[in-house]
Amino acid sequence: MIWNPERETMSRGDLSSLQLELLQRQAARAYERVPFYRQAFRERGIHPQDIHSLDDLRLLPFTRKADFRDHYPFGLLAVTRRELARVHASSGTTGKPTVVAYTQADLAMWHEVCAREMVAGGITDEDMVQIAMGYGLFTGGIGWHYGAETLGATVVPASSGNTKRQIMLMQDFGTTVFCCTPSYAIYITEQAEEMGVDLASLDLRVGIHGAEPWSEGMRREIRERMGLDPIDTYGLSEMVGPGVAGECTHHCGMHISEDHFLPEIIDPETGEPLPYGERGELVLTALTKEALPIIRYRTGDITRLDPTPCACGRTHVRMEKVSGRTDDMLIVRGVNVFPSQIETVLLEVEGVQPHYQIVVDRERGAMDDLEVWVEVSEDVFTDDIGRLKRLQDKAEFEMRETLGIQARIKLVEPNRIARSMGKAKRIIDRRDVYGD
Ligand code: DLL
Repeated sequence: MIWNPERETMSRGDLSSLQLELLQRQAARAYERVPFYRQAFRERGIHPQDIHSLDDLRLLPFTRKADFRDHYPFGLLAVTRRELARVHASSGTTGKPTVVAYTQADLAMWHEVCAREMVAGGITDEDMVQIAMGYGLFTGGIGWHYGAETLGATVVPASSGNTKRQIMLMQDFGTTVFCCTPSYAIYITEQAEEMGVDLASLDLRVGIHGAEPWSEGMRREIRERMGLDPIDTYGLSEMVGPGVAGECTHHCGMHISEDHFLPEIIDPETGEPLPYGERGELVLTALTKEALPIIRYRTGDITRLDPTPCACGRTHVRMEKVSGRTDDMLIVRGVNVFPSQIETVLLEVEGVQPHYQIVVDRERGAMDDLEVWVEVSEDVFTDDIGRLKRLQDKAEFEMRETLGIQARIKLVEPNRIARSMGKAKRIIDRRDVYGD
């Protein structure tokens, strides 16, 4: 089923005309109402009336995360405080959070795009949807909550945490759809195992995941352990939260709701737009948001776009699974690598569990040094030392062969790595200690 066939199956030509019209209107609103954009346009010697085609998008200035921080909390708004219906925020790793705001119309759009994605993932009004993403300032819980309500499903607003209760609710309510981050999904399966509950035998059908990078290996683990179809969804607070893009049941990339979010891929070094099919940084323009008309937002996320027709009938372009964030990319002796690539390699090694952490270190003046801590199952850990050593050698060999990087693998006992109920912290960066 398609939630909004008129929009989601529009011809590419009609979609481009709509996007151009919306872009022209949005650029004019940003220019008129947000001093930051007026100044940025003027600095580039551009006026909204100079936009004649979608190609002219490249003339417009970028917006960066730092711009949100510099205008904290409400400096980028295009509406008065009175017109705001809701505020959310994403916790930055340091300093002030990124604050985002919505008018009533923005909320209606957000509900619609979340409903679209859930329907694309196979959810219907007969489903019992347990939302185990955080409610509150984080957009995940509340975003999916209204998406599921909009499409007519039954919502169980569990929020994240209280894992034993999550499992009890799944059993007692007959939950069919479970929303959580991929790392929380794995944690839940472990808890279920401890409780003697076989999740795969419950009514679970579809998993709505996202909010952090995860590999196909992780998808396989979740599918097997939970007995559901794990769907990848992508979003970010600066646009709306969840609802920007999501997979259909064909699993061939995430359809971007292009009538609301205009995507580009750029070379992260030069800022130059790249053609379809090339991998680079995703840049998004919020075409319809009233409160925050964000232009050319540098997401920092690395992906590529595929405009070829999809078997589901949706015409919106698909973005490939995000391989990582530009700021999470590790450069190990000249080789660029993302944590998700390390995850892919690790999960191919028999006996290794999907719990790992990457420790990056650097002695002053020396090169980056990578150590990967990864858990092994109880039986492997308590087995003879020779088996552990063979496993470690194998994992190190695979890292070299597949990724071309030299990494020390440290196999650790079960439960040694901290579990996450939201976004997992995969990298421990000790390089900053040396101040270079
Ligand atoms: O994580 C919104 C969201 C909630 C998306 C629930 C999907 C499901 P933020 O907290 O602002 O918003 O974080 C946004 O998370 O720029 C990506 O780096 C990362 N991210 C989100 N979805 C994915 C995904 C929400 N499917 C940031 N794969 C983004 C990889 C993702 N990374």
